[in-house]
Amino acid sequence: MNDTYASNTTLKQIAARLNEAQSVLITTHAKPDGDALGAVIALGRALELQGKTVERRVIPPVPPALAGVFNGTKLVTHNGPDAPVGDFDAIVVVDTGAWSQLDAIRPWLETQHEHTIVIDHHLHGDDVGATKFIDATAAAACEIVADLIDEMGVAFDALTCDALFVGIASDTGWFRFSNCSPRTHQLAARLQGAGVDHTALYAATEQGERPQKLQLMVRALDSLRMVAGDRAAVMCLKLKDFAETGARPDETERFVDVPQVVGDVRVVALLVEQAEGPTRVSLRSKPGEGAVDVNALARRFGGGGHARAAGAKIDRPIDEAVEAVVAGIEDSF
Ligand SMILES: [Mn+2]
Repeated sequence: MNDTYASNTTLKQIAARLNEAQSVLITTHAKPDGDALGAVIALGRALELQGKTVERRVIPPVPPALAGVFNGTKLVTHNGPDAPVGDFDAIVVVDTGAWSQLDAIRPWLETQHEHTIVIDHHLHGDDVGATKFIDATAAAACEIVADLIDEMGVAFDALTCDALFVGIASDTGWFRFSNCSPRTHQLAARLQGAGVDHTALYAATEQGERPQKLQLMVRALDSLRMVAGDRAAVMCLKLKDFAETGARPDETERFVDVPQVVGDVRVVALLVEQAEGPTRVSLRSKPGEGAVDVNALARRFGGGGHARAAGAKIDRPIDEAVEAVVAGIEDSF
C-alpha cells in the first residue's frame, strides 16, 4: 500500500481507450460483493452492447444470492494459477486496487501492468495498473462505472441498470450509510426511473439467505464482547462455528451491522478464523462527532478500506487477534 493512490487519467480518456478496444477482460477483488460484481457486469454489458469481446473474470467465492441475480451473465471463475487465455486490448480492475485482494490473479496481472486500468473508490491501493481512476468520494465503484458508461456514449439497458443499482445499494447498505450522497440518490432515481424493480432486487440480494446463516449469526452474537466502555462491540467466529452450523465462510455478510443497533456502540469488529491463512477482521464505525477512523485502525494491521468500513488480515491465531483488535479499538477512542 502507498499514499500515492490517485487518478492519473480522466474517465473521458478511459472511455476513449475502451471504445477503441476489441477485447477486454474485467475483474475485481476476491469474494466479490454487490458493488464489485455490479461494476464488472455493468461495464462488461456496455462493452458487449458495442459488439466487443468481454471476459468477466471473478475470484471466488461469489455469494450465491448475487450469482442468482445475474445468472444470465457469464462469469469466468478464476481458479488457482490458471492465467486467462487470449490477448486483451485492455484489462479493467474495478472496486479495488490492492494486491492483497487480487492474490489469486496477481501473477498474471503483473504481466499486464501497461494494459491495466484500475477504477476504484477506496482510499488506498497499490500500483496494480498503469492507468488509474480513483474517486474516494464515490459511494460505490458502480457510481464511477455509470459515469464511465455515459462517457462511452452507451445507453443503459435493463441489465446495466440492475447491476449498477445492486452496486450502489449494497455499498451504501441500501442507502443508509454515510457514503450515500445526492449523487448516489440521483443515480438511483435514474435507474429506478429506467425500470429497476428495487423491491425484487432487495428480496433477491438481501432476503435469499439459508437458515445456516441465522445459526451462524447466533454464534457471532453469542461471542459478543463489549469493550471501550460499551462503545465498541467485538465478535468472533471460529472454524468450529462454521463446522457445527454448516454455514459457509461467505455467510458472515452484514453481521457487523447488527451490534450497531445499540445507541452507544460506535465501533464493531468481527473476527473470523480461516482454515488457511491469517485471521480476517471486518471493522465498522458509526459517523458523527468523535467518529473512529477504522481505515486508520485497519492499516495498523496491514489492511485498509474506508473511514467507516475497513478490514484487515491479522497473522495471529484468532484469540490473539481478538486481543490485538480490542487493544487497537481502545486506543482509537
Ligand atoms: Mn465498492
